[in-house]
Amino acid sequence: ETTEEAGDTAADSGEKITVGFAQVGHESDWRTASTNSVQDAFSEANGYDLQFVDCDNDSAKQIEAVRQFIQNDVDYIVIDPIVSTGWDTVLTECEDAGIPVIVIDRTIEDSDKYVSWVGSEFMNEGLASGAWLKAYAEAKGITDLNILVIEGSNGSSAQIGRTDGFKKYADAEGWTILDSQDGDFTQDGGQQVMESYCKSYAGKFNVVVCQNDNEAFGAMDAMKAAGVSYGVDKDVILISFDACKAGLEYVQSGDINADFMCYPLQGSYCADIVKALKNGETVAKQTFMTEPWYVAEDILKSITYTNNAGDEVTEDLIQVT
Ligand code: GYE
Repeated sequence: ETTEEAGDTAADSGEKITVGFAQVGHESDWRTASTNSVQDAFSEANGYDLQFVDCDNDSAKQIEAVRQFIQNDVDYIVIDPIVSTGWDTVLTECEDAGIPVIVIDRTIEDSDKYVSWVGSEFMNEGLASGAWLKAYAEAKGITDLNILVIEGSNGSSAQIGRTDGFKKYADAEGWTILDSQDGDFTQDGGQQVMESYCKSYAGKFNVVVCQNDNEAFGAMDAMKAAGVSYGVDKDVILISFDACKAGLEYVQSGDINADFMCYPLQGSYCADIVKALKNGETVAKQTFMTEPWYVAEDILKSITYTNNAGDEVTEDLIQVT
């Protein structure tokens, strides 16, 4: 056992803190950033022994990973839930074993047996995308919106919030959603769904909403192959979520019209929660990330909408130059 250096490490007392992290998978750029962030926060140098499991987007595998953490008698369990339901039994097992659970990113909807959650308000991301499209179409004089949606992995709270938030606007404005299919948050998924859309709805759509950047990358390839142009003042308005680095480069080049950020670097928040719990402090049940909205043009400076908390908010749009 090496002696810990003095400083703000979690294990100032000497013993390493063991943390099990059941990660969703490796489907996207967002996910890579998330994994790196948690691994950095719970590094050995910081006094942790991190047991990391990539659950490969398989819910059964994820439940199994959590059970294995209980077997291993880890000190804390961190879960990014692939789907939002089916959790109560295994979280009860964690509770019975006396292991605190921290949930990050996606939410758990059918159990409250976790100490804290850190993540994004996905519903607001969806609402903001709708508010932006409404204002943008008005500014451009586009009256007839025919929309194709490529959803994220079905049953994930990210997919549910982004779908419902956008749909609220579509319903209120009478937009036509021609189709809405699961692209599984992957580039391949986005490409496959878009290839089939380009066949089924050739010449009939002028908006594509991808629920993450990787799907948008695949959709762009499919549209290019089908001879459909997208982006600023092209055939199709392209909307995306995440605003990862490569996504923002496409906003800068005008290929993606608007990208609604989802902040992936939740590791340090998570480590702060572990430290607080270790010190016997109470922690917030929910912590929301702050997220800017990025656009390719400067014709709109801000959007106003009623968020999921019922507050009317006006938020700046950041033009990527
Ligand atoms: O948007 C997507 C990833 O859960 C918010 O999962 C996350 C989503 C993110 O695969 O890129």
